[in-house]
Amino acid sequence: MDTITLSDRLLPPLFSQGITKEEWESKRRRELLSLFRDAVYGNVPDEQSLQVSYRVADQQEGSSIMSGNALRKSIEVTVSRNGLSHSFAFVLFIPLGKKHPVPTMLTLCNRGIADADPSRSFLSSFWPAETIVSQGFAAAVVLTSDIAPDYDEGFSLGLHKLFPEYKKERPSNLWGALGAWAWALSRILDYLLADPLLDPEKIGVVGHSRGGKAALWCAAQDTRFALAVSSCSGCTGAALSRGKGGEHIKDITERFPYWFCKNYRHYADNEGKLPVDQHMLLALLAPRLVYVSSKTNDAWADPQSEFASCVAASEAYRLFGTMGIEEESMPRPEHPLLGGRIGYHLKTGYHDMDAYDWERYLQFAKRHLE
Ligand code: GTR
Repeated sequence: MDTITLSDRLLPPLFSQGITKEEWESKRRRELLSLFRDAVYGNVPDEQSLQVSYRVADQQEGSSIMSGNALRKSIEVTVSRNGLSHSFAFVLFIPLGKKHPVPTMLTLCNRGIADADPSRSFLSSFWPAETIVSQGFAAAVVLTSDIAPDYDEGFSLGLHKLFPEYKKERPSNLWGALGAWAWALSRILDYLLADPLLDPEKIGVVGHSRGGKAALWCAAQDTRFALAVSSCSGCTGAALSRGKGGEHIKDITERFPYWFCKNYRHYADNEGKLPVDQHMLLALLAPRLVYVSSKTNDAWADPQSEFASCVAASEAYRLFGTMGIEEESMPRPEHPLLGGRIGYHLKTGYHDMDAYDWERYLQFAKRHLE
C-alpha cells in the first residue's frame, strides 16, 4: 500500500523545530491541551467543587464467577456538588491464580448492558472479559449512558445535572458528553490505582467509536494511563480532520452537538481554521502507548486518516528517542503493526470492536508493558 503523504493535509505543526522533550512536557503539551479544551472537547466546569466517593456494592468469587478464575467487584462512584449528586457504577473482574498485581484494561462501553454484561449471561465479543482475564489482565467496564446520557437532554442529566447554573446556557468552552465520559474514566482510574491487586503502572483505557474518542481524550489529559486503545474512533477521535473522508466536523457537530463544547461547531466546513488536528491528540500520549484500529468497510471513520494521524504523531515519540508507528505505509488488512509505541491494524469488516481487535490490543499491551 501507499506511503502516507502528510504534506497535502496542511496540518498545524506539532511543535517548532529544535524543541526539547522538556519544553514539550512543560509548555507545548499544556498549550495543546488548552486548545483541545477550548475548541473541541470543552473544559470541566468548576472541578474543585466536585467530591467523589466510592462504595463496593458487590464483591464475589467462586465457581459461579468465570468458573472460579476471577474476583468480581461492582463499584458505585458518587460525584457530589452543592447538595446534588450523581452515581454511576463500574464492574471489575480481577484474575485469580495469577501473580498480582496485574495490568488492567478499562473499557468505556457505548453500547447497552448486553455488551458489558457483569453476569456474563451474554458473552459479547465487544467486551470479551473472559479472554481479557485469561490473558492475565483485569477487565473493568463502565457504560457511557450511566455517566452522562448519549442524547441531547439539555445538559440536565447524568454528571451534567450537578451544574444547574449551566442548564439554560452552557458556556461555549464547557464540556459536553465526551468530556464527562473522559473525566469519569479518570475517577475510575483513581480507584483502580489504589487497588493492591492491580499494577498502577499498567492501566489502559479502551473505547470504540464515540467511546474511542473519549478514551483518547481521557488518556491525552491523564498521564497516569499507560495505554489508550481506539477502535474505529474516526472523526474527532484518531482520524485527522484536515483532508478527511467520510464524516466531517460539520456532520458530527450537527448530529452530536452535545458531545463537544459549543465552540467546535465554528470549524464545520472550516477545518483549516481549527488550531489543532487529531495527530496532536495522539501526540499528547507520547511516549506512552497508543493503539489505533480501523475496519476496511468503515469509510465514515476513514482508516487512511486514522493511520495518517499515527504517522504524524510519531514525531512526538521521536522527541523522546522512541518509535511511534513502525512503518509509514498503510498496512494491508490483517497485518498489524505492533513494534512501535503506536500500534495500528486494519481489519476486514465493518464498524465494530471484535475478538480479532482484542487479541491484537492484548498482544500489543503485553509486548510493551512487560
Ligand atoms: C456515528 C458517529 C461517529 C461514531 C459512531 C459511533 O454515528 O457519526 O462519529 O462515533 O457514531 O459511536 O458508533
